Order: sequence, then C-alpha cells, then structure tokens
Amino acid sequence: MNQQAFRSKNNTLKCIQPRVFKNPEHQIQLEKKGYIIAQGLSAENIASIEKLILQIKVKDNGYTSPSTIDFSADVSKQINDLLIPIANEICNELMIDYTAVLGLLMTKGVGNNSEMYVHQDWTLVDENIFSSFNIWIPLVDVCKDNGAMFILEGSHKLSFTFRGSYIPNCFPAIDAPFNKLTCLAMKKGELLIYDHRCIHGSPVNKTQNIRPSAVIAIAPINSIKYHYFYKDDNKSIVEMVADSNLLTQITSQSELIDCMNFNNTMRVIQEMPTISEAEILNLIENSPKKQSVLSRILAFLK
Ligand SMILES: O=C(O)CCC(=O)C(=O)O
Repeated sequence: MNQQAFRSKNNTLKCIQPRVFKNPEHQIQLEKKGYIIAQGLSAENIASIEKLILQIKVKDNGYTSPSTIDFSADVSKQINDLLIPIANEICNELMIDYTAVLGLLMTKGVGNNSEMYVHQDWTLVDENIFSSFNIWIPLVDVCKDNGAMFILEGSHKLSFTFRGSYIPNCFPAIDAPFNKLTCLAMKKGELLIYDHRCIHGSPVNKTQNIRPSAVIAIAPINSIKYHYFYKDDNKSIVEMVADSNLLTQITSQSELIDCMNFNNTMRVIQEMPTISEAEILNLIENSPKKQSVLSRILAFLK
C-alpha cells in the first residue's frame, strides 16, 4: 500500500490516509460518517454460518457476548476459520489491499442485560497511518428493538487514542447515548463496515429471540497489527505486536494473563491520549442525525 505524504503550509509533513474502498461512493461515505453498509453475503455463505451456529449450539446467556468467551479455544478456531475466507472475499470485492485478521460470532441475548455499551473498538494498527475496520454482519434482520448497531457518525475523526485490554474508555460518558447515535436497521446478511475508532453500541434486545451476528476485524495487508494493555500499577500502556492467535486468546479473557507474558512488547507508552467532552458534544450537536431531527421539526413548524 502506498503511503503518500505532503508538506502543509507550515512545512510539517502530513500523511494522506490511503484509499480504502474501490467504490468512490463508499469512500466518500466512509470519510464523512466512518462506516458504510454494503450488499450482503451470498446465500451460500449465510447458510454455512447458520449451519455452524446450530452445530455449536449458540444460546441466550442474557448478554451480548463474543464466541471467544462463550466457547472453547477449539470452537473459536473453527469459527475464525470459517469467517476469515468469507471476509477476505468481501475485502477483495470492496476494498483496496485489506485482509481479515480475526473472526468471531457476537450473540445478543434477550432482556435487560443484553445492551452492548457504547465504546470504540481496540486499536489494531498504527492509526497515524492506517485505518482498521470491523465487518459486522447481522444474521437476522435488525432494528432498534432487537439490538441493531447504533453509531456516532463522524466519530472516527475524533482525537487519536489507544484502546485495548483494561484501557479505560478514552471518551467521556454520553448521556442517553442511544438517543444520540444513528440506528442502523439492516437486513440479514448485509455488511456494516465501520472504522474501529467509531463510537458504537447496541441497545437491549426487547424481543424474545437472540440476535446473532458475525464480526470480522480487517486491516491493511501491509500493516503491523498491535494490541495494547493498560498496566494500572505504573499507569502506562504496553504495546505488543499481535497476530490472530494472540488476539483470539486476548478476546477470551481467561488467557489474558498468559498473553501479558509474551515477549513481543514493542514499547511502553506513558501518556494516555483522550477525547474531550467538548469534542464529543460538538460532534453530537453537528451530527447528521441531530440536523435531520431539527430539519424535520422546522419543516413541521413551517
Ligand atoms: O453485536 C453487537 O451488538 C455489538 C458488537 C460490537 O460492538 C463490537 O463487535 O464491537
């Protein structure tokens, strides 16, 4: 992937983020909102994921939880092995030089504890140069009542942060977040491809049926993949080079301590960059969602 650079007026060297999507309309939407929704999986790929879901007996545990926590390492590998080639097909079709890194199932159970709180995903690449994404694929039609994804549009452009194991949320809590984020109603098998920096979450599932989805992390082919741990004792962040194996282990929390002994630490970061409340409030205030509610009210009053 060619990283281009230019000199700005004050003579500092700036990187131009490489183009991500083949389709220019996808690229424009990505730059503006931080995500795209694209045509869905083939019926054959949906069927193969559904077959595995039945075989491993995915069930309702009342939470939104990843298969890396709900299942053994062997089953997690089986899921990863099925999803990686499917995601690579999507990368080849829609994206420029992206590859799948880690695949898992995310199952939303039923009831009051089934919310996925709003968060940004773990940092996977050097975000000064690259962008990494999740491909999130609902395996039933989703709307606000059964736990569709909600996204704060444009939040991929917020200040630089490090995100990872035990690192506290890098942005201040948002009051009543699901009223402020955009609800992404989607059809079964459609593809939501969102930047890992986007603030997102999914509300409680008010229906009686679980809401399964597949999630695959993807990154530029030539990027180094990292994982970041927060060490509370000396208030620092440890940067490690991460492959899919390490990431699978980390996402099944029980292995976390072992992972911390891996000797692939690259550096220890003392400062912890965060996003200010003013930045978030400004984004919410100017979000397309707020604007469209306002324009509807104004149109109604006319
Ligand atoms: O599946 C969901 O409801 C949320 C998934 C999510 O937030 C994530 O994968 O980061």
